Amino acid sequence: MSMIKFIVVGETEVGKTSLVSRWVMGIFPRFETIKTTVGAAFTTKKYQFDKSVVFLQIWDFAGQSRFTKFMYSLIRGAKAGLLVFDLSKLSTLEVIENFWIPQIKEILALDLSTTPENEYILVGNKLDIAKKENKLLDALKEAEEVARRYNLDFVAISAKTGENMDKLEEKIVEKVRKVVEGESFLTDRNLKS
Ligand SMILES: Nc1nc2c(ncn2[C@@H]2O[C@H](COP(=O)(O)OP(=O)(O)OP(=O)(O)O)[C@@H](O)[C@H]2O)c(=O)[nH]1
Ligand SMILES: [Mg+2]
Repeated sequence: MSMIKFIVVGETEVGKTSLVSRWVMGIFPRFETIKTTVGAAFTTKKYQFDKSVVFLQIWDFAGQSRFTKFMYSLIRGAKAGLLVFDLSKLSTLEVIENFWIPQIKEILALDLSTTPENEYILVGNKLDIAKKENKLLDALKEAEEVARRYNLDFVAISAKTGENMDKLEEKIVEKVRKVVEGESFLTDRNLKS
């Protein structure tokens, strides 16, 4: 059994908590029940691979936590994660590039721009709104550029309608499997030496 720390970051209001709820519980939280996250929220999700059971510790960070320092210790040790922005509000993609990617570099010592194989996924949420407001084409173009620059997989989803959540989960499973395989490789090697 292994535990893997998985982080979900991005600007406030982009829909991180809604996405995690849709992913882990299969439901989009109702408007009245959802509140801005304070600090960070923690959920677990179990995945079973061939031989091993994996518990993902999902850390859903408050977008507003980027103004505090306490998140440093919580991000430390993360093995994979989602960088979430709002497809209908491109300033939130800039926050990914100008704030969260540099934080990952600093806190996790992981330079995404020079690491072709990494376990982070760029997620554009609120696909439903971007379509309705005719903002999708521009958003996809910008996002694909950022994804290319930082070697990220990119998925456009709607936590609200559930569109493309299956694709996102597929990618998440792929990344988690890679982390698990990497770790068992290390264990095997350690045992042998
Ligand atoms: N239309 C639409 N609204 C969404 C979607 N995802 C989230 N929302 C709405 O966006 C608002 C913010 O969602 P949250 O999940 O609280 O966002 P957050 O990123 O967790 O925000 P912080 O906790 O403040 O960082 C809520 O009113 C959600 O109902 C989506 O895919 N489509
Ligand atoms: Mg939240």
